[in-house]
Amino acid sequence: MVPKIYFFPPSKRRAGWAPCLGLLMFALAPLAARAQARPAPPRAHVHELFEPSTGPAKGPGYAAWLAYLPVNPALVFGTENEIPDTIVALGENVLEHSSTHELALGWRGMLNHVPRVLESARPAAPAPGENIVVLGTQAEVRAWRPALAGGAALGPDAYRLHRVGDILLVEGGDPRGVLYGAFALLRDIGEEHSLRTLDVTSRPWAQVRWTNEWDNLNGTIEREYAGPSIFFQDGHVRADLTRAAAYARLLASLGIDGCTVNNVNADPRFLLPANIQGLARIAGAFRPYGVRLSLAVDLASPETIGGLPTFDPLDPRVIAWWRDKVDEIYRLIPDFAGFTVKADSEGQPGPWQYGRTQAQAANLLARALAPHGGLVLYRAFVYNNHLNWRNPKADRALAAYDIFHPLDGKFDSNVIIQIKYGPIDFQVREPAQPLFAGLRHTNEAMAVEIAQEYTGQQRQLVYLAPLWKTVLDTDMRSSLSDPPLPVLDLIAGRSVQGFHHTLGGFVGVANVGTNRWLGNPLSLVNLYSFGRLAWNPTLTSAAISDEWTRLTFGNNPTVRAVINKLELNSWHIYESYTGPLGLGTLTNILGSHYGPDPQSAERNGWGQWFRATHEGVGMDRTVATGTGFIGQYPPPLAAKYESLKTCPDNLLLFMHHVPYTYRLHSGQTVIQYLYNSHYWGAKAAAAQVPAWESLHGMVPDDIYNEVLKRLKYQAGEAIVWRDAVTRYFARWSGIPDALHRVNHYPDRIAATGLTLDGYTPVAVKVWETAMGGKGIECVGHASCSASLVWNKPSGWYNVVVQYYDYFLGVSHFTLQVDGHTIDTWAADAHLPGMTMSGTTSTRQTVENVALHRGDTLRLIGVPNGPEPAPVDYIEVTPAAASAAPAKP
Ligand code: GCV
Repeated sequence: MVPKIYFFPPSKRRAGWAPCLGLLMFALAPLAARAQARPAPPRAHVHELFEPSTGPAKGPGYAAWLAYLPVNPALVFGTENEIPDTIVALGENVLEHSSTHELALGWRGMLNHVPRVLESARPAAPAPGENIVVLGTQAEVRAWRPALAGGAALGPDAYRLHRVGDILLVEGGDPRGVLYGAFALLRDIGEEHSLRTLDVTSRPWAQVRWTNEWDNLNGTIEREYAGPSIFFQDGHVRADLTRAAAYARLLASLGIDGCTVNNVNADPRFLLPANIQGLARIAGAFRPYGVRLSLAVDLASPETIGGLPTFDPLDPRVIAWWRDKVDEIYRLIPDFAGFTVKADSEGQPGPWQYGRTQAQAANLLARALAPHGGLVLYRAFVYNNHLNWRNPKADRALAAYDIFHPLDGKFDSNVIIQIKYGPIDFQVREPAQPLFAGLRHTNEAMAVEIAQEYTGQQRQLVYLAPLWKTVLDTDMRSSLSDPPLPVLDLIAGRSVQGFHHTLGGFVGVANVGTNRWLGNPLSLVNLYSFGRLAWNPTLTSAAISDEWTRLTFGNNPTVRAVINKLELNSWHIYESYTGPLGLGTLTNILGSHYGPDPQSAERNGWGQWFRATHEGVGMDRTVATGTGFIGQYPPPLAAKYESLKTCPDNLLLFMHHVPYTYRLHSGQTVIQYLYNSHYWGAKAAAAQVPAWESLHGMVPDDIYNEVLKRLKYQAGEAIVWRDAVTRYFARWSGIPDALHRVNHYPDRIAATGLTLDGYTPVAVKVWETAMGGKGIECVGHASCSASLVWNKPSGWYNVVVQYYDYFLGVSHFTLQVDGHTIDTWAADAHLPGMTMSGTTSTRQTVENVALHRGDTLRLIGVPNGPEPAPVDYIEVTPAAASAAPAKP
């Protein structure tokens, strides 16, 4: 075999510094040479391989954890001279090509070194003093040097990193394993781990590691928090798929090998021939990274686009339609991964329309896909959203188990039931879904939501791995005499303690968009940790956060300490002001799923109730007196949740209805805990700001500023949550806060209490999200004002204007002291609501304002479009420097 040599560095042994452009040309040279040397494999577009520092989609955060920041090579290789000069791929498939390309990028970025890259080569033993990296499948290594491939068979996607003398060997169970091994090696280098004595074997926990993207053909995304789709635009697949390829690279670096590219509320038009061709282009962009495309499908498609009079899963015409459609897909996408299905849920059509079961629907698709090796990820998120809230036995949490447990064993072997981690819907805390222990003969996968739908929508910092791990680690053993059986073992796709599974895995709803994947640079830790947990769910949240921080921001110990602390505290902080004690996120569940609106969850058919009365709060899900949900768990866990003595405080109100005066294990009453938790959470959210500010100059400025803006906003939004939820429960319970904070805001002046010129008071529907249940709005005027005469001591003050910023319209505000403008700003945050509410409530803080007794503080609001420059209150608190200022 003739080796293909893609790049020889200049005669110098070390490449050293070169002007960026020159370096880039060198690095790209192998790609050009390769393109001429042999025809590209089908749809494996090497020119689409991602360049972190170039490319059309460059921007802060775009390279994410693959920025390949400089490291200290001595820590990794002993001395700089031991950095391998040559990278050799034994094979010539596209995945090994991606691997060498990636290593070359890593060498350049992290080690300031340009290696020689050989492909389809059989290197001789390195000369004395020479160090090389060799990549190949186990079979290729065995053919090259049988003695080196001595370990156990690696299996699909697995890899072994092994140092043999001067050779660093990256060995894969298959070509995808080689790629994963290359990324693992780069991760080790990025974290400055020593590679002098390396021998690590790693294999994925389970077979399925997919993301779901809820993208629509028109380019929008359901629950879109980071800009529009990277795949679709105006009804078709985007012409430029650079971002799709770059996304596949990020996924591959974590070992994620599947991506469902469209919304599970599926548009049947995705199955039209023209769109399948477009999807084939996306699959082509994914292929160099071993990511396989999957599609969410609408079960009614045979009727809606196929022209059949039915979509009954047992009808022979329907069976033939799906078989032909699947064959058509595989003709264009030979490595198509399969279908994701949402049926009979939230308005989606499903088999119940024909009196068929979910298993019959799943098997219909499974049998069409089976000859090609495709899978069906069939979602267990099936429930009735018209439940009778007056019925004390009604409970949405029962649904998945009630529907799917009786069907256990009736699903074909290429069906996997995709189960959300908890029984409700991606809430800030939920117990594990009992169905995980209810499918002994049916494959299962756990779904998490990387997109922060109920957890701050990426405006707020919430690191989700600790939440996911509470579920992964939940012990589902049937008897205390058995060994522990955590959920992570049930989704591993193997037989364990009477569960007979052949496939399993992890699905993460990511919803990446064109705004740097997840918008908030710190939210990327959630995509990263999903991938790492999908590969190895026994990793700790702290270890994953630290890996991500080092790869994203470098190895500076101060930066690591600050960011790790921020990430690791963030879920608990968010939970404490949005849904403690297992209440679930007390958000607006009927629309945006964002700000506080506890009442929206009660007394409707959606079943996210927490049943607050004047006496008590919480869902009684006990077997003894409640909905019986707890009885769906295996006996040991059911016993733990059923008893108030053993039910953990953090799930208390999910499992039990108790009086507000009930004492927690901590000794506090429920009501006082609710107050304290919200005040603590708001304070902790505020403390995140100075923590981040301590990194000024230590992280890139654009990322610093972006994160700072969001953390400041979050600190304000935590106060909105705190006030709304504590007022709500103070009214329901009639029990005041022992610390006299709730409903006492001595430094605030409600907007309705200001002197209004043009502004009019209006009632706010979610009353607890405005002072006195009212705000002011400016309607029918070009501008309005609200003012007060300062009648407290002269001094330096901080002035907060709490206003509402709607999704549409950009109002402008001006704050004046005695006619002098001290601040102007635009309400341009486009928060996800169109009324005064906790969703749109936000604040502007003007620090160190000199106020003298008798001064007039005036707020001028200029409405715009549908946004009437609405205001809640003004708050004036003493500033740190409180000496009386000179009159300006
Ligand atoms: C795609 C929640 C979300 C919906 C989502 C649904 C699901 O209800 O709010 O937007 O629909 O989950 O997972 O199917």
